[in-house]
Amino acid sequence: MQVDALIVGAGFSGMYQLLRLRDHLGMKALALEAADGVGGTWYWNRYPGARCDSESHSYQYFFDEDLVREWQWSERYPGQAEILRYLNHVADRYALRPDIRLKTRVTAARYDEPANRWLVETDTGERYSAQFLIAAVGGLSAANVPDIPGLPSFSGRWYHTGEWPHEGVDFTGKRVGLIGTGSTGIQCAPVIAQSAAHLTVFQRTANYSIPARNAPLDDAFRQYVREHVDEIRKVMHASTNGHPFLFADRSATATPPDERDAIYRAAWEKGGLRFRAAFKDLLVDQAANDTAAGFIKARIREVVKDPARAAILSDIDHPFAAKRPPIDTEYFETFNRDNVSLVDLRAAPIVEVVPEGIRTADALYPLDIIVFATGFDAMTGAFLKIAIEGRDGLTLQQAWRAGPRNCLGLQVPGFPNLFTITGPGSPSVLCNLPVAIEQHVDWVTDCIAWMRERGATRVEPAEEAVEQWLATVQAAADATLLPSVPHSWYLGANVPGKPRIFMPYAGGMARYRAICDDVAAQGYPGFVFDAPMRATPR
Ligand code: NA7
Repeated sequence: MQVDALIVGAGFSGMYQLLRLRDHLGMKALALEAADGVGGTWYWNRYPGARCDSESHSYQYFFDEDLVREWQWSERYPGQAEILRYLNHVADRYALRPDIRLKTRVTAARYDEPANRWLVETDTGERYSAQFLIAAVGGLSAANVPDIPGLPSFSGRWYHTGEWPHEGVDFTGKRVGLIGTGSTGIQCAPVIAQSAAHLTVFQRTANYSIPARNAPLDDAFRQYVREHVDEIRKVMHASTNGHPFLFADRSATATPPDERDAIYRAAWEKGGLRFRAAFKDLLVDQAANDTAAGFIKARIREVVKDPARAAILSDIDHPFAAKRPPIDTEYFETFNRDNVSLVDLRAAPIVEVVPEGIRTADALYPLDIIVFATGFDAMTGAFLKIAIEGRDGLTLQQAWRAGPRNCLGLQVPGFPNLFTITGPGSPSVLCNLPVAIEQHVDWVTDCIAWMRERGATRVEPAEEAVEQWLATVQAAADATLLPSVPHSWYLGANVPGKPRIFMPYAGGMARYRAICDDVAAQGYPGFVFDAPMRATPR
C-alpha cells in the first residue's frame, strides 16, 4: 500500500502526528500499531497502581482548546485506565481509527534511495511504501527484563510491569517478589501489598520518593482549568520540564536553614513533582541538592518504623532527582506492614532464580509470583527493535553503535525523511511528555509543510549539525548533576552492553523549543534538502 506518510505507533505521539499530517496537511497518512488498541504506554502498562506522575490537567493534548474543556479528569494524577479512556476518546473524536492499523507490528523499514521512499514490512505480511516515515514508538516502551540465570526454571508466574496481562493478576494468597524500586516499583508495591499474602521487595538501589498527594479533583478546579487553558499552556511552555508550574526563583544554599526547611515541609505537603521546583538550584549545585536529599532521607526515617529497614531505604547515594524522581502513594508506609519484607541486594545480590523462588547470595526467598519493575531499554530500544536501513545500506544499529546520533533528537543522518518523536537527544523523557510530543509533532509537520511548499521531497541532517547537537546535548547534561549517576537509564547504564552516553537533552523544554523554532525560522540550517531553499528563510 502506498501512502504519503507512515507513522509507527498509535500512542500519544502517533495519534497526534496522524491528525496533523492528515487533517492539516491533507496527506495520506497511516499509523501502524502493534497492540490491538490505541494508547501506547497506557495500553501496555496496566500494572497495579499505574498512574501518571504529571498532573491530569497538564497530561493531555492542548492543540484543541475545546478538547481540553470537554474532558473531565477525576483525580489530581490520572490513572492508567482513565488515560487510556482519554486516548480512545481522542481517537474517536478526531475519527483517527480508519487510518490506524492495529495488531500490525513494523518489523523492518528500508529506504529506497532512487525512489525516495521507505519500504516498510510488518508482522502481518503487509507491506507499505511511504515518502515519510515517522517513528512514534515511545522512549520508554521496550521492556527490560534482566537476564537472571534460572528464570525459565521458575515454577510460578513472572511479569514485567510494562507488558502486564490485560486480565490482571490475582495476588490473593500469593507470595510475591518485586524487583525494582524506580517509579514503577514504587507505584505498584503498596497496591500489591494490599492483596498479596506476602510481598518481598528486592532493592538494588535505594531511591527518593515524594508523596504524590493524589486526590479527587473538585468542580472548582475543573472550572479553573476550563477558564484558563491558555494560561496553563503558557506556563507549561515556559517551564523547564513542561509542567504547569515554574521553578521557584530562589536558591537552596542562599536560603537560611530554618526558612529552607519550612519551604521543604510545605513542598512535601503539596506533594508530587512540585517538590523539585521548591528551589532553582537543586539539579545544578551539589550543596543545594544535599539539602533536599537530607530532608527526604529524614522523612523516610520518620515514616519507616523499623530502623534497620529505614536505614536500607534511606541509604541513597545519588543526588535527588538526578535519576527520574518517583512520586508515591504510601510507598514508605508499606514497609510498616507485617506482610512486607525488604531485601537489600547491595548486601546480598540475586544469584539466580530457582523453581521455588529467588536465591540471593545469602538466602532463598520462596515465591509464587515475580514482578519485574525493572524499567526499559530507554530512548533507543524501541527504535532499534525495528530493522531500519537508511541510505547506502546503513542500518540504525550501525549508525547508533556508539550511542544515538541525530539532530535535535528528530532526524538521523543517513536516514532521509525519517523523523523520530521523543527520540534520544530530545528532552522528552525529562518532561511532561504530551508537551514534548506536541512540540516534536508540530515541528515535524511544519518541516514537511515547508518542504511541500517549496517542492522539496527529501530532508536529512548534515553531519556537522549532528556533531553540534551532540555537543549541545552533552554540554547541557554537564551543566547539571544528572550525568553523575552511574546507574541511570538516562545514560543507558541499565542495559548490559548499551553504550554509555547521556541521551536526553537536559537544557529544558523551553530552551529546546526555542532552539527548534529558531532552526525552522532560519530556513532549517543544518538540514539538507533536495531543493535549493536556504535563500528564503521564513
Ligand atoms: P527504572 O526507573 O529504570 O527502574 C528500574 C528499577 O529496577 C531500578 O530500581 C533498578 O535498580 C531495578 N533493576 C533493574 N535491573 C535490576 C536487576 N537486574 N536486579 C535488581 N534490580 C534491578 O524503571 P521504571 O519502570 O521504574 O521507570 C521508568 C520510567 O517509566 C519512569 O521514569 C517513568 O517515566 C515511567 P538500579 O537503580 O538500576 O540499581
